[in-house]
Amino acid sequence: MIDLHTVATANGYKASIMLEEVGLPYTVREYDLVKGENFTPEFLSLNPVGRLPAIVDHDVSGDTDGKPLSVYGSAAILIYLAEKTGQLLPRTTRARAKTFEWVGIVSGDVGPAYSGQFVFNVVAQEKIPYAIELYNRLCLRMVATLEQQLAKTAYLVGDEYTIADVIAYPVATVSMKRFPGNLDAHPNLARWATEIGARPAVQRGMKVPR
Ligand SMILES: N[C@@H](CCC(=O)N[C@@H](CS)C(=O)NCC(=O)O)C(=O)O
Repeated sequence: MIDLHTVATANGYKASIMLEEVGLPYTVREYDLVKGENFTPEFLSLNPVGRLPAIVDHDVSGDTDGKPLSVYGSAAILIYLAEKTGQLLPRTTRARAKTFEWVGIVSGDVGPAYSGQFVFNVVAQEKIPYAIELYNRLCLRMVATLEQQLAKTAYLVGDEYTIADVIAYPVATVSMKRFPGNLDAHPNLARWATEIGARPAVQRGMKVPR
């Protein structure tokens, strides 16, 4: 059994979609970030950063100490579950490396651009034109990067649906839709998002925790 510690955000959905895709049984614990539930000693013992999502695997394959294993962060969770189950990670060196590259682009470049855009456009009381402009431009660059890739290939890494698509889908459907010039202006990204959004596992994962 796996415990999923999560929130109803794009990062949380990446982990729940992956758990649904690989078909492993899991429990769900939702955190209230406003109440600071992510800073309890219990949660910090699973994850020193105190952020969500995280998982605890109580059935660690290939490990003899028998202790549960905690994994924090959407990218690490997806890679861990792909390796554990042998799913959604290509076997050839080139495709596998490209999958890791796109996982890195989405989690290290695209995701933070949209987080910053949201913070400076929506959350911040003081509207700072420089920061708004910076993040708006960065988001347009990131969405164009995905659009260009998906103009060439069916999925982010060629013809195969991989963890790169799993990690990108919630960003495309939650984060990018908040931003003016959304998917409508990016036909290949929209085509890809429609196809991925029709997958039953993705639909189930997008409802966790709610
Ligand atoms: N790099 C992490 C980012 C995780 C993250 O930013 N989590 C947010 C929720 S979406 C969080 O827990 N924020 C609470 C905090 O920072 O205190 C991932 O990809 O999972």
